[in-house]
Amino acid sequence: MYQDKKVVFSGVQPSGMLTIGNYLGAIQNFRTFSDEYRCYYCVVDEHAITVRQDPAVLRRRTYETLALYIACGLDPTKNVLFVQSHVSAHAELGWILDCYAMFGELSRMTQFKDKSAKNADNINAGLFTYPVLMAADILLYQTELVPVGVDQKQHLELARDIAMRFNGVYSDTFVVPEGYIAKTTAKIMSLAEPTKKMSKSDENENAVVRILDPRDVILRKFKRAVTDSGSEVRRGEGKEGIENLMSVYSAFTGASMEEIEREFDGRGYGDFKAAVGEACADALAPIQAEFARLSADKAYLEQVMKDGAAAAAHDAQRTLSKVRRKIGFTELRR
Ligand code: ATP
Ligand code: LTN
Repeated sequence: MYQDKKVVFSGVQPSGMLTIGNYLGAIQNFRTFSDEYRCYYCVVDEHAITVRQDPAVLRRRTYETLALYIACGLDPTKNVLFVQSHVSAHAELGWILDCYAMFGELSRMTQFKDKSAKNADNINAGLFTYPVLMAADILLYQTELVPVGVDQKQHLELARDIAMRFNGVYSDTFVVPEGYIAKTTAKIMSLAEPTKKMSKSDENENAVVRILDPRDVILRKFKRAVTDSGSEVRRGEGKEGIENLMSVYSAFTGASMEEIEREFDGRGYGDFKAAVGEACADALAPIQAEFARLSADKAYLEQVMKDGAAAAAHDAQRTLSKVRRKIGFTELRR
């Protein structure tokens, strides 16, 4: 019975073609929980509209993100895969929690500051309250564990603070969630600026490797990755570019950082970059093939969306009803 299982929740925005950062930092880890936990993996389209989106593109990417979840090994019969806007409880609890989140704490969110700087002509209220909607996503399912990249750590802390604040006022209502952040792949860096996070909405195509990039594109992007002027494959001061490539290689091959340093001792960057590209392309090939197969079957994806939304809505309603009662909202008897 899933009620006995602890809950995992995570989400990815359909705001662009997913990158190896999304894969290694988040999605790759999702699978590991499927047997032991009740897992909810959501395509968070409501989050994506904090930045202006073309409607047709958003729709297409929502399907693509769902198909990628499945292609990356998330079995829809073992995980609840769904689209956020199909479950209205997210927006409802989001509003309620807005009234338990403080202006000051939201002002300190670094992602808000970054995205405001990037979208200076559209600093909308949703961009500001976005972490509260994320807290609602998580708290609705009584989540214990949230696998994410390290960039989401501050948002997770906020979700915990909101949960504890609400529990403090109304008695225990929400489970206080914990983050699960992968060690070496918590923050895959941009290939163009290795001190910056690789981000799927980056305008510079050379900065990102996408899960669906063809083999030759992957090889080319790694070949052009910005490194330092040295030639030794090892970690160290000023070697963020190489260290990032080492993390990627490690994640795709299973080799440790020390083993990589030994393997490429005296071989130079050219050789190493080619090897990283090959390892990445090899690992992504089966995902790409499965994605192609799934994309041709829209009816199947729609059925997954429908089933996922029904299961999630059912489970979310339990928390939402409890919250409504505790707050003092009136209820209509049937
Ligand atoms: P955007 O560019 O639209 O902000 P994003 O690439 O940052 O998108 P999200 O949808 O915000 O991706 O993130 C989905 C998941 O992937 C989150 O758990 C996030 O922490 C993780 N993630 C995103 N980028 C990276 C990265 N470069 N390294 C590790 N994890 C990442
Ligand atoms: N804010 C996250 C995406 C996200 C999420 C969530 C992650 C939305 N809701 C709930 C984990 C749990 C981001 O990656 N930008």
